[in-house]
Amino acid sequence: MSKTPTTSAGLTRRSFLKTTTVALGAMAAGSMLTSCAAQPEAAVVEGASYAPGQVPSESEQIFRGVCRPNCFGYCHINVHVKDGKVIKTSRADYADPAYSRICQRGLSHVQRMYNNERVKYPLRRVEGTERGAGQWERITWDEAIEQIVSKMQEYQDAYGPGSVAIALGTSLASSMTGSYTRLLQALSMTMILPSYDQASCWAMTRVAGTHDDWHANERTDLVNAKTIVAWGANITDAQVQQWHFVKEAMQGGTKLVVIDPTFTYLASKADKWVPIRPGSDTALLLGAVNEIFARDAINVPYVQQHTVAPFLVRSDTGRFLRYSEVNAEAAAAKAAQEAAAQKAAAAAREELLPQGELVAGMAYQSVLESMAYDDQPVVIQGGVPVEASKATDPDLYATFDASGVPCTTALSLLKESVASFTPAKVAQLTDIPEDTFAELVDVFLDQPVTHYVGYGPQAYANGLQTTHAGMTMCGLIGNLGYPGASYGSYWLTSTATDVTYNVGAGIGTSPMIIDLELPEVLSTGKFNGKDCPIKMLYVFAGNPLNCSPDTNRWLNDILPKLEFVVTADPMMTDTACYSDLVLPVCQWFEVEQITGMGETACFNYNEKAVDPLYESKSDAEIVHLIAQGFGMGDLFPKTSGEVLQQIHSGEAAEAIGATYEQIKANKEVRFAPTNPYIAFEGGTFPTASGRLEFYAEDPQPRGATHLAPTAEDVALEHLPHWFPPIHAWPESESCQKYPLVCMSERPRYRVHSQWHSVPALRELDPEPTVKMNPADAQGRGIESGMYVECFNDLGHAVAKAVLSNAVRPGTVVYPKGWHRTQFKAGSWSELIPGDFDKFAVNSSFMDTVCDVCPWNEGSDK
Ligand SMILES: Nc1nc2c(c(=O)[nH]1)N[C@H]1C(S)=C(S)[C@@H](COP(=O)(O)OP(=O)(O)OC[C@H]3O[C@@H](n4cnc5c(=O)[nH]c(N)nc54)[C@H](O)[C@@H]3O)O[C@H]1N2
Ligand SMILES: Nc1nc2c(c(=O)[nH]1)N[C@H]1C(S)=C(S)[C@@H](COP(=O)(O)OP(=O)(O)OC[C@H]3O[C@@H](n4cnc5c(=O)[nH]c(N)nc54)[C@H](O)[C@@H]3O)O[C@H]1N2
Ligand code: SF4
Ligand SMILES: [Mo]
Repeated sequence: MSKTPTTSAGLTRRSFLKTTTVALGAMAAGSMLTSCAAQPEAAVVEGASYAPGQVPSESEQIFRGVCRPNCFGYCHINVHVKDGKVIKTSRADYADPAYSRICQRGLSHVQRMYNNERVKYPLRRVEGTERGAGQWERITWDEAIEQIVSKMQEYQDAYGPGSVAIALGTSLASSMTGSYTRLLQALSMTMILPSYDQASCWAMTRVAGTHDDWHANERTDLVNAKTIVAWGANITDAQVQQWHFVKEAMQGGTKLVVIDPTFTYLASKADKWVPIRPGSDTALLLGAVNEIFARDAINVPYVQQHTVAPFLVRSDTGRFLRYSEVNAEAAAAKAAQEAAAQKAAAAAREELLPQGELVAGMAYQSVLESMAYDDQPVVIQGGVPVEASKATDPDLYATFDASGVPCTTALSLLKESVASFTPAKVAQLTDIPEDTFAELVDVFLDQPVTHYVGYGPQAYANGLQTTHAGMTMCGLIGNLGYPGASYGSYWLTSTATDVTYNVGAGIGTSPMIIDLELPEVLSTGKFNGKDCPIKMLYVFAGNPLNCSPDTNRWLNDILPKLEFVVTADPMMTDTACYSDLVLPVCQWFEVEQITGMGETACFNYNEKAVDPLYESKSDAEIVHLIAQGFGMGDLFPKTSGEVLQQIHSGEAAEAIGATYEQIKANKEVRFAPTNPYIAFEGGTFPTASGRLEFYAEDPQPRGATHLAPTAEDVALEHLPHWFPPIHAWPESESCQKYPLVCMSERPRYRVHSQWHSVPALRELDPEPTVKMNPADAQGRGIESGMYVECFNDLGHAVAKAVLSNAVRPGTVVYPKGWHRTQFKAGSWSELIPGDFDKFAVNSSFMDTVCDVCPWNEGSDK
């Protein structure tokens, strides 16, 4: 799996780079819809923004903070400090006022910082007590680091370097992730990657070559759309900071269509709401593709030049026919070039051998790749085979005989593959009436359309197909790459950092394992055919016991197989509760930090506003102390600032004015290449062909798992195709037993499990709730306000029932992120199966079914 270089010293929002290759190369009182509003005409006092009438109190200092949960906003925050204490947070400005926002969470930082659930000191589970029993002893930092280092050494000596694993979550920033990446590489530890939102991302990588980010047009471009089609996007709550862009576009005449099983707040503001059966978006999109063929609505020049539509595909291998296969001269040139490349690669290998096998091998590969022969796919023009880049008017439906192997174009194959998706079939699968479907296709065709895609549709086992199908649909009509025309979720990560920071203390050899594969690895002791006995896990910036699927599997299967678990977090999370050692980490305004990702496409500078509370330390310092235990302290800077200085330096950073000093001085540096950012502008895609590859020549799994795809699996995967969700589907086995599809929604008052114990927010939202349709409640004896138990074979969660016609019959909807301790019993992630699609290797949070009954305390299921 190759990844593009990224910020945060190579750690993107979700995944670590293969660093080795890079080394070479009105707080909630008002309506929710106004709660994230920009404050008008703010007065500027001492460099900070105050609302009119607000005056800073005497001796108050204001520091620049960056709010950085994984809500994609990265709002700039004024951190008001008096007598060494944060007394208030308020909105600070971005250079582009469109991004100057704050929400209830941003306004309640004080209660989050000075909160009882902060981890105050290093804590060790009292010997002899069970994990999760809550028996802790306070230890010193020296003792904590000494124990971590000696455990690491013990396991690495006995079982190899990969026996110690680091798992990350999603609340990431530069110095933290850079520090851990460097340590991981230096000690060859195993990396455990989370698997959140990756189906859409991986599909985008497959067809558009994007690698790891979510590319769509920047949301400031929504005004240019004729219609915004929101697919499973809960914008008013999950991107509250972005909702104003939708509202402003609508005020300018843009129409809003919402495709969502639930009548969301957003749906209530829409011109049209299209309720869809959960997990069936791919069927709708394949139907639309079929309809585009039927209506002869293909944008011929676009698909000829900017997609793989005219490429010939070999019927025997499923791969594109290459010019060297039909032209003797090209075949000879290719052979000569390959021989030269082999020779040069061998020489490079030889030269670097003194630096070790690993480095030499990488040099070999890199030379081979750089000297690869450009063996172009073949198209037919004027009846003869031509190299794709040389054809001006290629035949879109040609057939060709390549020495006895029949070949046909990618477009013909697509057309054939969607032919069965008639309006009647679409209606049957999606529960969308045929006339509504026809209207939707009219909307899709009336360009420019922005398909604002949330993370609902991709949270089913078939979720990768949805984005593959959506991009295909847009590609066919050229609804990509210009203002207002876009498909996808949006999130960018900067590459303008010094990625060699990762490997500054050595290049590692251990694997990256996607968390969903962890149970298999722990039970077999093997990963990807090799020994991988993981004994120790160190968790940072994440809360897998709350956020990963199948909590009971974590509790009963994963954790018991791990001998030592450390969590480094500012808060006493669910995961911390079940650890052996907990390290107190600084909250955001207690440490200097830079973020370089998200929806605003800026590097943002966070000043240290106050000293770390209690005995908290920054991640950088913790890593420094661990490294010191290994005799490598001098290779790991102690302060966050020193780490930032090194990461945010070098040519790439200088080229866009994003060095540490510049980011610090300017508080933000925008890194998107254009403003607004237009994805795939001018029909250029960062794929091998430079085109939209709706036919994927070589579809790969996102990461290695024990579910290796067969040749048949791969053959099916070239084109977007339909298969139902594993569980959340009327005909599934699970659905016969548990008839309700169980969907989560982002909580307005938390970001995942963060802000869970903030008193002001708990007043507004005191306990877990679950929404259901009155029709489903009736037969089950459930009334509004009653405690109910949602359950399936995996687990249960008890919550207060909210009966609402906004919820689709046959489904329940729960706001996620409550800590386990906040439930009467169970927790939401207990219900979520950990099975996954072998190509997407993604957590399918909505592909979950359950039943619900009234709950009587004491009658725990
Ligand atoms: N306040 C807050 N904001 C957040 C977060 C948070 O925890 N709190 N988390 C952040 C993160 S990491 C993420 S990934 C994003 C998520 O951003 P969103 O995906 O916009 O957020 P969700 O609330 O999960 O909304 C998913 C929507 O998909 C719908 N849906 C479910 N199944 C289907 C389906 O099969 N088809 C269609 N068309 N729709 C379906 C649901 O009804 C719901 O409205 O939010 C980010 N923002
Ligand atoms: N049921 C259900 N579960 C879901 C989803 C769903 O739709 N339904 N969605 C999933 C999705 S899309 C996502 S992205 C995940 C999110 O999953 P996680 O990333 O596990 O979510 P958070 O609860 O935000 O955990 C982040 C943790 O990092 C800590 N932290 C913050 N700053 C720092 C720091 O500087 N240093 C250190 N060491 N720690 C820090 C926070 O205190 C917090 O405990 O949840 C997933 N879980
Ligand atoms: S939680 Fe998100 S939207 Fe709210 S202030 Fe923080 S960054 Fe902005
Ligand atoms: Mo997410």
